Amino acid sequence: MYQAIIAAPAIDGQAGQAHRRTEGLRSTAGSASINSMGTRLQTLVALLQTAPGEIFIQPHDAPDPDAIASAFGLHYLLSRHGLKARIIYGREYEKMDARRMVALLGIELSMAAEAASIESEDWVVVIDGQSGNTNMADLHCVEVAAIDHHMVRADAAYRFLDIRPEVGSCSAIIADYFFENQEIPPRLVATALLYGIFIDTDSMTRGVTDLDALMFYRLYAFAEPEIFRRLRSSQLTLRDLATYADAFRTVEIYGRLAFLRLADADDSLVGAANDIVLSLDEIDASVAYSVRSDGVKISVRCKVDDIHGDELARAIAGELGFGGGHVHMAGGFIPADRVPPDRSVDTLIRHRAISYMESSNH
Ligand SMILES: [Mn+2]
Repeated sequence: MYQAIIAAPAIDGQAGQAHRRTEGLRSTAGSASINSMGTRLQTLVALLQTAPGEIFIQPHDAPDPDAIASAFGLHYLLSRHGLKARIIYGREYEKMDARRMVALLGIELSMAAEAASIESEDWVVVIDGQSGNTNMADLHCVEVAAIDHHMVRADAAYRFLDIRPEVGSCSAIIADYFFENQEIPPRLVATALLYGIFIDTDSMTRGVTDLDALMFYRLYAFAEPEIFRRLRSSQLTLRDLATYADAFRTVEIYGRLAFLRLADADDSLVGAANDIVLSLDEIDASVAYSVRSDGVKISVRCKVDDIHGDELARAIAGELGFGGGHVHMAGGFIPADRVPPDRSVDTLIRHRAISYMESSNH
């Protein structure tokens, strides 16, 4: 989906927030499609040139390589149009390859809590996620644009929206912005985007579309193979390995489903551990979860088309929390205060997942 609209009233401060929340995209009075007037990037730039305050680029919380690369690429493109923006995010990232990426590629980003003051009239472009998601911190400013490859939220209301849920990575969408505008990606940007595509598509095997493959090919010509290789081999630390070693002993298989429990682990570690479990020959889908002080983080992976990961994630989190994502890669969260005190989390998750499988004849 690609929509770019001009909303008639100016968005500013609280009044703007109210306006944004009460009017759906398609119902915005006086909106006009301006697709034909330029590329998506040109449309976004034209909008951001009218920003009344600072511009922020916000990848999802605990950003992964795809989120970081997308923000880095967009930051560069905006700078080419004279737009200053800062990349900020909520919740710290823990995966080693994300840390290496930031260090080796010289990416500047900071935690929202540590960034200089964010004013209510400042604008934010959310990337690789959408406002209102549990993994997208509310910065209390104006969410003016979203670029994402997840399902569009029902409450989405941005002045610029480029959401393509079918694409395997957000990095491919940003790479598309480069080539669509005859922009040569600098070596480090190309390397970041190449790695973002590679990771989000699980080494070009998950949810890969023509765009992911084409962008991977085109970026490759500009990327630095040695840094790419270094990132690829920085996915784990010794500490992660110890966490995984303990966790992998908990793996249980019920029919086509595997379950993995991790001790207190960051979102990205849960997902990465689950990718490893999914590579088991015996199963078609896997559910990993981590019981943390803030709640239960759930990751779902599928390697077949007849089990829908997003539905399975929703079935597990149910009315207790939130679940969703892609068919092959999904997740969910149950806040601590919603976890039933009378049942073990292990039983709850297994019961719900297996019930889903049975009810949908798997
Ligand atoms: Mn992504």
